[in-house]
Amino acid sequence: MRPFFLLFFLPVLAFAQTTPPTPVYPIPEPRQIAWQELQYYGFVHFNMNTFSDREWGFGDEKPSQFAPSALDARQWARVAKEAGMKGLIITAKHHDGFVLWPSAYTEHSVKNSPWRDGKGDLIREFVDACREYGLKVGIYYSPWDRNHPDYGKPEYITYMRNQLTELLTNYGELFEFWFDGANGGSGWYGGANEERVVDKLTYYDWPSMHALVRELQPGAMLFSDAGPDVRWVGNEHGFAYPTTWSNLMRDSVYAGMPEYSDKWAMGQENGTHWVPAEADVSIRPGWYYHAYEDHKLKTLPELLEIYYQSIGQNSSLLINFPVDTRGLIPDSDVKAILELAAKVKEDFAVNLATGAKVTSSSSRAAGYEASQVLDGNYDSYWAAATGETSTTIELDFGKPRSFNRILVQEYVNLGQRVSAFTVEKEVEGKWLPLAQGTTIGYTRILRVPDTQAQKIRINFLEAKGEPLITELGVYAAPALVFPPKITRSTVGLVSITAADPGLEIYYTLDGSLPLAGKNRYDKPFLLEQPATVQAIVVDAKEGKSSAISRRELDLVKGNWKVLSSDSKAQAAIDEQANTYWTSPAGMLELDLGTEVLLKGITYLPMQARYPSGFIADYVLEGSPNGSNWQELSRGEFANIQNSPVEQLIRFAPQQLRYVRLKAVRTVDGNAATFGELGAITR
Ligand code: FUL
Repeated sequence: MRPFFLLFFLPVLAFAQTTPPTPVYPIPEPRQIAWQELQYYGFVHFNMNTFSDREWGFGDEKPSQFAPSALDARQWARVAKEAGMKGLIITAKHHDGFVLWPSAYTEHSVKNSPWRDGKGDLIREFVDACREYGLKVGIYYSPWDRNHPDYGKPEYITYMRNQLTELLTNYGELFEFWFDGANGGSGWYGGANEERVVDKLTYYDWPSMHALVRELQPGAMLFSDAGPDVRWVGNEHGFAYPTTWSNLMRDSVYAGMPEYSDKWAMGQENGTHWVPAEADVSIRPGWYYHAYEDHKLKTLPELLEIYYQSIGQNSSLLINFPVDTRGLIPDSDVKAILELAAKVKEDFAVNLATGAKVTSSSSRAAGYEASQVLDGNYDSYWAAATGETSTTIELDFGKPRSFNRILVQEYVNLGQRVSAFTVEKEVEGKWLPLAQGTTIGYTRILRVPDTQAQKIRINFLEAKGEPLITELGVYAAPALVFPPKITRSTVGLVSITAADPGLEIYYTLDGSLPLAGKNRYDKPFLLEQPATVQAIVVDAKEGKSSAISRRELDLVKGNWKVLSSDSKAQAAIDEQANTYWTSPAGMLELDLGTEVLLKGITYLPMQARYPSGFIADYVLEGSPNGSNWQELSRGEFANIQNSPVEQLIRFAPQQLRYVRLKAVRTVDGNAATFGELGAITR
């Protein structure tokens, strides 16, 4: 090289930065760094509520009720492991106060239950099972205790500390300790049966409670609405937010504060402390097992959506298993979680960015090169030059690639930085928009339409410091080929929808099986006659078809009316399964608008989370004109309590215009409720 070039080159080298980037505070503690890698772990809700069939026990339950018939904590651990989870958290004590270990400080415990003749310790069995399967162990403990006579008094705080000490010392290392913020006030409280309101901010003396956990389990993450280490995401749907900061104004929040979800849960750009989000959600509507929710397991599309909206939006994901009265995760739930695991694996099977050429508009040279975003090592990352918050990183795949997912990870150990970015693709030499976003954080996954491009680039537009990007991934997730949803409006408009856009739907109305390529669905159609709709979703590209969805559609309800002065009564015939009407008179009188040859009716019990007023025994009457009534059927909806699915009442065909469904008895004695009524004419 000629001296002239050398002269030109040397100063450039000298100015290239090799010093590490300075942190942008707040930054995670070492325990938070260890925890963030877990990302996905499970919850086990199993305790007295499993046996009292409640979500929040009152505290007056008896230890004798706790009687699982086939409990096997190893099954829970095996399922979690197979589902790709890294840890499990168990409800050691829920709001009803019953404890799963033989605590020396209460009689309200497994030690007085029939399970293992009172010699069992479920925390022990749980911990042993988790260790066997290589899972980290977490414990949920409800501060609110509706059983304890001293709840609300200083003595209870001593009790709580004693119990925490047992849990924190006797079971080895814990990765997370979960303090629930819920507190409803009323309870049994040793027989007092009263409302006890505590000041949630001061009563538990949180600083000293946290200090106790720190002292006995220095590596454990402390969870509550407000952290201090990991915070509640603010809803129980499992969704974080498109803008999710791990920074939190921690001193402004406390567990159980009313405005938390709306105001604080998404974190704040200028938050003072590092308190990342954890999205908790149950695989069924309830946290605890109820046979009446057996038909309400989340579907694969729903679970997948949760995955993308939590882990894909800078949050960890905590999915709950409601363990049943046998003490096992039901087969259906096992199947559902393993299907999710398989789909996630499929979506991220191959990182198409591997081997791509990576360049950036900015660099600090040695040790922080752009190529490190593809090295699979979280601790090596690309850093833009100091203070350069607006910068670009570009991937050239070398040839056109088809993809629909982009995964970006910030190196958050030095603080979460990016607050605005766009993604572009290059098509025929022009850069075109592909996606945009605000925060990235530990992991951000962007779902983009199926795209073909040889080059993509991420433009960082705004950040709190130079961006530090540790990994980039580009994936081609196969479409989710899942049986479609068939709905019909009250006027007869039938819609068939696939979980993933861009797939084909084929259907039949004549009872024959739907076939790919024959009778394609493209938009909602009017169907006023009774028919059986059967439909499949087809991914022509992959040559895959879904299982068949089938729906029996009978009379349209456009001219129907529930005869009641209560305007809410029409909710029972609105074709919406999740709305319902409560009838104080325990009866629903229906006008079908015109006389029809009726062969039966259907009754869907209310489907809301906390059911009430399911009809157990009924009488059905009919009339052609509204004045001459006759009994059509009388009977029992057997097992409706445990299985509140659509019930059928059939009778000898009659010309009728009016029907009356009367509740002779409801399951819980409450006023009868009606989710949806339908006609059977076929
Ligand atoms: C809530 C509790 O009230 C629920 O019962 C459940 O344990 C959930 C995880 O947290 O605050």
